Amino acid sequence: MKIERAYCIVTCPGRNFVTLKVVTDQGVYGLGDATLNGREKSVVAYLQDHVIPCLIGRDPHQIEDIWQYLYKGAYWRRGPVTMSAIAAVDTALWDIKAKLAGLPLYQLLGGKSRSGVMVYGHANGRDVSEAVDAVSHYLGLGYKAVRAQAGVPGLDTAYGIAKGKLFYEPATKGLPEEQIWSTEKYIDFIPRFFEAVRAKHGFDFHLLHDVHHRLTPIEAARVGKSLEPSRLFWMEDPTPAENQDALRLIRQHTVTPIAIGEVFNSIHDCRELIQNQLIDYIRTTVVHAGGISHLRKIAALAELYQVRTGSHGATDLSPVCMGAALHFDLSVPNFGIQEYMRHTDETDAVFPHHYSFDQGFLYPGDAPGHGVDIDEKLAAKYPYDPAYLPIARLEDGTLCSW
Ligand code: CS2
Ligand code: MG
Repeated sequence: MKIERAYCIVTCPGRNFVTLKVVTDQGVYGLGDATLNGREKSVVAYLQDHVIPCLIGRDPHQIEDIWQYLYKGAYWRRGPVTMSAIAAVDTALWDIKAKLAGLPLYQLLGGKSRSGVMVYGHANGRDVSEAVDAVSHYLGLGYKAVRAQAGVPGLDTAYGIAKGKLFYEPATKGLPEEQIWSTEKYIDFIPRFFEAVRAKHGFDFHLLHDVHHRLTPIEAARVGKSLEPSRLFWMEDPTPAENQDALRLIRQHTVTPIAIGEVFNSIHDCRELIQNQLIDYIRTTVVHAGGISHLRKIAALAELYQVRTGSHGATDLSPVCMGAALHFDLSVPNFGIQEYMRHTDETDAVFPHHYSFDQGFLYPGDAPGHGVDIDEKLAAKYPYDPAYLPIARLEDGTLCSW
């Protein structure tokens, strides 16, 4: 069997997605998500100009060899564009292998380790009362875990506020929106917010929060300590983690669990965090961390240090990524939780899928492969529409992490 052709499908059913389709000479095809929010066309170019020509004629069964070829053969290793491209190929080849075996992908990854995949939803509001009400909505849908984000008094914007919609999409059309951030206002406010959530809804569900890379280590230590009475399931991205050692300072001051890794694209970005147990959950995901093959290696390292998975699952990761991730989540021994930021109805129509939600859990289904397809005719009706993630500045104009 040979790879006969491969091509990118770019579509924008409310937001841009890039899907790689790999077709064998026997007609079986596989899909991989290649979406990199705000840099979609970079991955398309990398795939079209530097990857796909090297795939034609190869044996699609040789997933690991092709992964090594694309990683080591590039010479210029790692990075979000390269690793998203490799991830798309890897995911498509696992999809093909499982289809050829007539099995759902999780059966090729070691079978089920649990009956379903616990997911968390995104409750958010422009103020405390709106956000506290939003938590009610998600608990009413049966979620066992809810991420809560609220607008910060004195600031026009804060991370994660969906302006009343269920689907939070931070990217905006045109050039990057500039938002103002104040750590002081946030640090003073956030404990009150979580006290209000727990006071209204109690402690019988998992409560998560995304700090979104915005604090220094000592500020993050203060926030983690201040949130201890609210017993969070995790505090996510408390500080930028290029310097993995920065997490030591946070660890010294608080027992609030820490989750990091959605922006990581290889095991090397998180090796020290895991080996030194500076985190509790690793957020790397199928589409940005080299696909199923590499994500399994990250999870295997994490297992040695009792670090659990908590894969990224925002709206800018397509249903193809979600479908593949659920097969990984169902099987991986040290599973923690899966983010599930729902897609729009248009997106779900472009990407017919077998996964389903029930009472706080997602189930990948038992269709051969990862169980997600793409309606290419419908996808063609939604042309690419450039959009960028915002950038953030402090009140004095200093550029900071968004
Ligand atoms: C966020 C994302 O879901 C999350 O945890 O960090 O919304 C993130 O901002 C986007 O995926 C960026 O494209
Ligand atoms: Mg996040």
